[in-house]
Amino acid sequence: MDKDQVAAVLTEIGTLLELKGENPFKTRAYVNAARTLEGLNEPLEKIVAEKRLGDLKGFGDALVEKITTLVTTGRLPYYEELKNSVPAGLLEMLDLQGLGPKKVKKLHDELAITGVEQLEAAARSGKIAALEGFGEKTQARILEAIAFKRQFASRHRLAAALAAADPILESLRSHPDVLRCSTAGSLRRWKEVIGDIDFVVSSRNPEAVLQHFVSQPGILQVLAHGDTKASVLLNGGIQADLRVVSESEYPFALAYFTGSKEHNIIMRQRAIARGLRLNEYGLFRSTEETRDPALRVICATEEELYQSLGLPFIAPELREDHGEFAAGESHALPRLMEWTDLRGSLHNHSNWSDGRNTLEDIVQHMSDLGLEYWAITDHSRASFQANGLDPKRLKQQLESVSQINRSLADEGTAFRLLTGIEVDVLKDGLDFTDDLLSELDVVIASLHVPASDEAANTRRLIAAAQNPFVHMLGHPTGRLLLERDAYKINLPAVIDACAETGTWIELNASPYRFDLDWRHWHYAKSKGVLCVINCDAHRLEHAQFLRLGAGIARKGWLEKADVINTLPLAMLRNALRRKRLAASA
Ligand code: DGT
Ligand code: CA
Ligand code: CA
Ligand code: ZN
Repeated sequence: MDKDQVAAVLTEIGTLLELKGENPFKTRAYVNAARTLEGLNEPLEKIVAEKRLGDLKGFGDALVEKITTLVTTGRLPYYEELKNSVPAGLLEMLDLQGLGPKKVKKLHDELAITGVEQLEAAARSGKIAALEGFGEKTQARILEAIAFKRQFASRHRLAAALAAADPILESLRSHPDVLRCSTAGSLRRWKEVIGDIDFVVSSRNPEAVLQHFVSQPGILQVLAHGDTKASVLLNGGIQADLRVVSESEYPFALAYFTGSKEHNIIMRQRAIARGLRLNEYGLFRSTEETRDPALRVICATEEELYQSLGLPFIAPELREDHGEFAAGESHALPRLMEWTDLRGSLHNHSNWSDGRNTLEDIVQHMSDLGLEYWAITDHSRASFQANGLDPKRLKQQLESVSQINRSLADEGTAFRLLTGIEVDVLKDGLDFTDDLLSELDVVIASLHVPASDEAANTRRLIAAAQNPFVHMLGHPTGRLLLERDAYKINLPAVIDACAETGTWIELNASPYRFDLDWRHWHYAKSKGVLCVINCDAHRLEHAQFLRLGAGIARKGWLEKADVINTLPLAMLRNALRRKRLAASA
């Protein structure tokens, strides 16, 4: 480590100590030492080697020892432990303009705030203004700082990136000088979190297309505007890049800028192995880097490019170097499901718990969308903050659902609501008895209040899977993208238990969750575990999550037959009976 890196660690130690309320002299010592190191005009390594650190003003034995460890090993266990002892959310709060360690500590001590989300909620409910030394003004400034940070965050959820990209793609497509166009990059690969948006266009008039691109509505700032590419910052803080290429370059540029980098590297190696050269401009008959059109291997589409490298077309979602090349070689690539294969969602809420809409509105909207069924699975009573149902209200809801279904049948409408519950997985079992669960069409078991140790969470979820009335585990790792990590769990063990018991696993299609993550479906599928793509809808618009979730399922290599809610209603009803019949046999 050089002096600047060591200084950064010392400064952070000072901050962490201040957050912990340590003696101010101690915290100052670290910050002052960092300043001293930054101002050194000889290499820190030399001073350490000659054991002269102690000669520097204010450098006691403890500090000398820590700096020596950092410089010689590149690590410092003291710092790592200290960092682990402070909630990561507190450091994130420090990034907010106007919040220093003292204020953050006070917010933590007095209001038990451990992160930006809680801070925002407290500010909105006026709790911060009431704190001594804060007041209305500071509270308002905190909200502004949070909004500002969000706007310029460098990672964005897929749904936000799609919403920003779709209108621009439409607008590019309708421009007379645009021949072909597509999104590229992580967005086209359907990654759950996106750095920036990429577009590729072919045109004979790049200048006109680029001019059109930088004059789209909703652009905050033009970051770059050249002859063949431009970058803009969109409202909401997402950056978008456009490259304009010729028609003959288009398939190569599209493949290159779709990535991933890891996938591209293998593609280049395959080209080299065939005596060819692949780059963003083309595939060339050459053993050296070139863009010479005379050497170009003609490919009109990405399909033809893959063919030239001895491969079938590889869908963008699969281009992560996660086995797609081996599968392509042996003609074992999956026939990926399509989102239009989905016939309904089996995990959804209504205004009986924390959803917004009435059962009647839900029926109207979902049948209009052409879906065949929609399960109403409100929260169970333990989720009191979500207005969870007790057995009595659940029975009333069942009555309402059957009334609605009766009138649908009378009208000759095929659409049906299914009854159900998202039953809480508690410390010592499920929130409802088997008797009650057995009356419901669909039972999802979800862990909403995890334990801090892996064994306990794993045990609870396995027990839930072993219940004959539980059809599926809901959002099995509890993660919230860009907000909260998965809880600790032995996922392979839980997947194995689902395989043994015939329990399905949800792919929660909320863009905040995408849980189970696409990286785990390969293992789940290999064990024969089936997937259910669920909206976890709390409003009508959330039906759109089906498209998002299906993309994640594709990214997890899933085919139509791997996904339960591609089944038509009658077959779904049979599938819903399977586990119960097996248990009673
Ligand atoms: P992001 O934006 O961070 O979510 O991820 P990507 O994959 O969209 O990355 P981005 O926007 O930096 O670049 C788009 C694609 O361009 C990337 O997936 C692969 C390709 N690419 C960019 N830089 C390199 C590189 O240095 N080497 C190779 N082989 N490909 C690259
Ligand atoms: Ca990108
Ligand atoms: Ca980019
Ligand atoms: Zn839930």
